[in-house]
Amino acid sequence: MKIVPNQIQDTNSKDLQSHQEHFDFLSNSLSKKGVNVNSIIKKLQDFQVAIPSWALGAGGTRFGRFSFFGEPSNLEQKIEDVGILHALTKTAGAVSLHIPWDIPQDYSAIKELASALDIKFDAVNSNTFQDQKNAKESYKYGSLSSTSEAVRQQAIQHNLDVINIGNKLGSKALTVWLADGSCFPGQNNFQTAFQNTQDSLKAIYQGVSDDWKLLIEYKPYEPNFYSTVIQDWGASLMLANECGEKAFTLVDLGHHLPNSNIEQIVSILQLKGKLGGFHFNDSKYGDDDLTVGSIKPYALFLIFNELVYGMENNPQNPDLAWMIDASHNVKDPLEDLIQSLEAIQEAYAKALLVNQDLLKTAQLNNDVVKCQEILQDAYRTDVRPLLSKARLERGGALSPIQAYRSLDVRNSLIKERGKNSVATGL
Ligand code: RM4
Ligand code: MN
Ligand code: MN
Repeated sequence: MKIVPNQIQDTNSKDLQSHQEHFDFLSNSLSKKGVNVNSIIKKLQDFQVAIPSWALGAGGTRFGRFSFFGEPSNLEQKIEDVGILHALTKTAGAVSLHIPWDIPQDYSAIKELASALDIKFDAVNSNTFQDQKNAKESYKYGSLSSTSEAVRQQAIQHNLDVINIGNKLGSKALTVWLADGSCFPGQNNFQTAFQNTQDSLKAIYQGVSDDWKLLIEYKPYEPNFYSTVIQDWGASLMLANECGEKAFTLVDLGHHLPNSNIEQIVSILQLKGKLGGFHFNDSKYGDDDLTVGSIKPYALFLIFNELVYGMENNPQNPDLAWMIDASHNVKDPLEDLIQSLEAIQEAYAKALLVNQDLLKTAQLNNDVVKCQEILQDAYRTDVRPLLSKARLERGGALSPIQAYRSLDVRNSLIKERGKNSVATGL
């Protein structure tokens, strides 16, 4: 299924006038405060977030998986789904492939399909957390950190293969997330595991060409429950520093212990020029992979406030690879992703409203109350008319969820693909 511009215009038409009224009101009041509304709209339009190829079907837990039906059963269909998201939101102009779940069969056909839908190939993701069919070695006790040289070599080679695949598609980054760790005290020697991982990453780094990045993701626990080799941003940063200037830390919002100050982490990484990528999701307890902004929207805003500061003040930090990394257990995956994309844009727009000059003065005066007022004034602004305007100008939907429902997308997909088609992934 492909959504054509006319369909979107039709669904927009009945809400155009009320959108314009809301937009004019907001735009006037922001302009009076000295905000350059057009520049915010332009930034929102430029902010594109990659959709991971594994998030387009129903997610599952170890207790069960409940399909939303009509799932994409191959890479072509996954890219078509990203095309639907992008047509409606105009902010999902990239896809991030997970290898080996989504190895292209016909590269030029896949590239053609993606470019017709205005979709780029973002970071490619390797997978050494599962055993692959016919693989000689098992990752049961680790991959890049394994005590077995043969296992490490196989895992290194897999990452190099993933880089090759990415090269053929035009990707510019490899994301490594390692499940390696231990479940019981004494199971692993921490130093050996870390050293092995460092050496393996260095070997992979040899295959990273000059216009590529190696993104190193961290996570405190799961699937290992006693220790994880790359457990936090400190471990990731140490490894990135060891590898070299094309290696960076990747922050996934769900990969922190409760109450971690994530905004401070992204801020310091940007200062050091070492924040390379970002995975969006939300959580209450751990790596819950819930819809972005569904649980802690204020925390997301504070994180964006630091990201915006870094994007404006830290030229030493590269452009970031943005991706949604969520799992959809009880919502239609496409609706869930639309909600996440909206929440990301909302937090970004609010962060762009923070008056950095006033904030700096208030900080210098130690006016703590004023600092809070400035942040919360931005946070409390209903920026949704700005988001709608940004989409409208690019041919997207005023309300992507409403348009998705009125176009009856899910039922069309079920008709096309059949009820029981299943997506690869977790
Ligand atoms: C991990 C991590 C990775 C993702 C896998 C599927 O928890 O977030 O980024 O590739 O899940
Ligand atoms: Mn992630
Ligand atoms: Mn995760």
